[in-house]
Amino acid sequence: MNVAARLLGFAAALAAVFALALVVGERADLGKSEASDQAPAGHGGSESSGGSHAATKGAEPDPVRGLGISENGLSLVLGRVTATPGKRFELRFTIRDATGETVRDFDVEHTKRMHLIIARRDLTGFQHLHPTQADDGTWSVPVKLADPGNYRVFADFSTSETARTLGADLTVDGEVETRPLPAPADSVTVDGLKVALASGAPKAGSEAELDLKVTRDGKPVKVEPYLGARGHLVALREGDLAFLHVHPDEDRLSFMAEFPSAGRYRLFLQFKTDGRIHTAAFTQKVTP
Ligand SMILES: [Cu+2]
Repeated sequence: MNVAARLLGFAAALAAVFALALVVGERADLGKSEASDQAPAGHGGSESSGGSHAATKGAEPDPVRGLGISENGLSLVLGRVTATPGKRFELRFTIRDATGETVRDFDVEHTKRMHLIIARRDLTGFQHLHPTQADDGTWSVPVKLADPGNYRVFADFSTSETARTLGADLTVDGEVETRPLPAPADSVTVDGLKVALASGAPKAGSEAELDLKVTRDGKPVKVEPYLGARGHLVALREGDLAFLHVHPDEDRLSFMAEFPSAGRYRLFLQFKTDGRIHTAAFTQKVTP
């Protein structure tokens, strides 16, 4: 790859990061300062790229992530591409560079050097795992996929200070029962907690604020830090599972996200209360 192409690729990756970098409206006065452990490259410097994606509305959307098994010279290689329903197995994978060498050096992002997200093609069966790395660079993590179907495996990581998401398919054998995407809802109940989502009406290509509130019996619940942030939000686009990963960087569950196109997305919010991690899933409609 020549230098210009490399730079272009780098710029595109940065733009993607900036597009998803979140901005928080206000700082809650909890006197907490946890920001130190989460300083991913890209958060904060969004001014410089602001104009470019605003101008591309209606044209080519911002680069989306997670659609390719190989991008910008890096490839995701799964150790296996099939599995048996309900049977735990060790999922091994490597990230290879353009010469086929296994990449070993990864940046720490949100306290981990590798985030693995798995979801079935119908946007059910979401999992967020943290594999361990062997000396030769191979990542592995025990996985159990209950239901047959086609799954997307996303390796979400940063190397050389550039965030990447690569995606590969994995099939769980058996008769598939796909489920329709649930209708958009203002709130969902998970583990006895009510999670309310106020999103306004997000438009494709514009920044939208996703404001989430957690209550139990009508009372606000304190959300604990989890992986260096208040919460983690993954959004997957219906139809192709394009991947957006956003985090709040302050003390409330408010996210700025830019959805690349109109359609429906499934949002998976992960947060921690009383030492337990909860996942609340929402369907989000995005208008043209
Ligand atoms: Cu993670």
